[in-house]
Amino acid sequence: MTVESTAARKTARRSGTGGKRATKQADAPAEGQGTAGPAAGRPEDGSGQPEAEAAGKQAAKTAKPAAKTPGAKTAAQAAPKKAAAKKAAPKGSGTSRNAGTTRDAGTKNASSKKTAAKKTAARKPAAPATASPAGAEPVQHELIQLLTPAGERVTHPDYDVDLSAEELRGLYRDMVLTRRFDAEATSLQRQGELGLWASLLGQEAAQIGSARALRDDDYVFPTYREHGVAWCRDVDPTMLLGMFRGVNHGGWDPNTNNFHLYTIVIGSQVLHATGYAMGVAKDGADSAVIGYFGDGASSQGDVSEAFTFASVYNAPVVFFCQNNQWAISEPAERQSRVPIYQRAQGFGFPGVRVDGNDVLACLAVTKAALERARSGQGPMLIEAFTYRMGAHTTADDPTRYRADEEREAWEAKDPIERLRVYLEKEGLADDTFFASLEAENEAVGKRVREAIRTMPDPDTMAIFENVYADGHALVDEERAQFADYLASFADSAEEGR
Ligand SMILES: Cc1ncc(C[n+]2csc(CCOP(=O)(O)OP(=O)(O)O)c2C)c(N)n1
Ligand SMILES: [Mg+2]
Repeated sequence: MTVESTAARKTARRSGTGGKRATKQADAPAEGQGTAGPAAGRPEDGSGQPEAEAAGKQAAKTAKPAAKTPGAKTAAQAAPKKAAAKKAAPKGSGTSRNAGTTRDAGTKNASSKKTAAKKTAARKPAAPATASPAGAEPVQHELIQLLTPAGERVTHPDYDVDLSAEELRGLYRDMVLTRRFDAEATSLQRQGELGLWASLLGQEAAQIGSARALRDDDYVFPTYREHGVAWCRDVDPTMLLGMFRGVNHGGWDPNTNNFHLYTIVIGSQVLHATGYAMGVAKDGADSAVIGYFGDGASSQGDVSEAFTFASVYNAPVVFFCQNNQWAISEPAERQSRVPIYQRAQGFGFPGVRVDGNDVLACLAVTKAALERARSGQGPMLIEAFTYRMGAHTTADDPTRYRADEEREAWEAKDPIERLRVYLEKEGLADDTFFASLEAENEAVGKRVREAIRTMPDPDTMAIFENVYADGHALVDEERAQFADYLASFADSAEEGR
């Protein structure tokens, strides 16, 4: 893959059919960095006060706005204003009342639950991530929100979306089908069909909202959990399964959908995204790049280095951090003494925190950040405040380190449910619509199950292919050794290997 060839292809694409998604130039953002402060558009009570995590919900509720440093701007001010997120044009329609319901909470037992409850309680007081100086009341940080957990549409002074009923149904459809696919994959792992699965349960809005903000010619660098983003990029879902089944090295050609391979080495894809974005800028293309990463990854040196390079080279990259509160068993407050989005300030670009369970807000904010990047204004950090509802992967048991109450509290903020309530209340989706999505949901499940059971095993020697573009002596040696080893089995001749 070369940046040059990709850029040429992109240009061809643009001059051909053009982007499927209409875009509008964002207003020029205010100068300055993303210093958080009290701001308008604070989400409704209980909808995602992140600081309750560190300071206790009650304290957070009664907290007064923090004093503003003279001249300091809020994160929202520093970020693009009035995001031209109109007509973000999510694809598709159809629907279902029932989002997939399979939940992977791991194995439970009474003693591990007790331990988890103790651990969760124990970590809270020791987490001053958002506390103010001694004696002062906790600082509240703005959480950008357009749809509350109760399904109420609210406004924000800096970010908005204006979507048709069809587009709203499309977002709902994306989230429902992605959840179903994810639930099927978890079940397939339990049945021994996959080696492992990393569930996205609970993070559908963060992924669908951000991915539907992308243009076709933008480029995505995902982690291993971005199944919703892959869905929006039209990557065949069975390709993702192939990787977790261990029958391919990643499965898809990144340049077909501008969706890079899943990356397991935590944080490294953020550097790749930045380097790629620097290339995009050098090519003079007007597309943008988005790099996904987690709260845990934010502690990696790679991410800090990516921030530095992106900032000083003004790279057209959006850093999209899904803060799902956990890095396997490590809570988010062990990653940072300040909210993650505020880190951007130190690197010289804006950072904002969005309700990661609000698909509309995620769409609006990401679209604004992408347009900002495309128009040469450099990187931006988006912290999507969300929750990993399931286990880290199917190899994990979260009941050993976190309390059920925490998960239950987040269930009330479910990203799919709040959009369903809104659609129904506003008469934007009827019974036929939900029934048709339910049928589609079942079809996805069936397709995935059939695909995995008919997926061919790779040739045993295929593991040595594509390691280096031009081959390597050590790989050749290992290949020969492995071939000898296989040949030592009595039945090797029958298998023809
Ligand atoms: C460089 C590196 N260190 C450690 C790991 C092991 N590891 C896999 S996932 C993970 C946690 C990542 O947490 P986060 O970034 O919050 O992403 P999430 O899994 O929550 O989506 C770790 C430490 C790894 N894959 N790569
Ligand atoms: Mg995490």
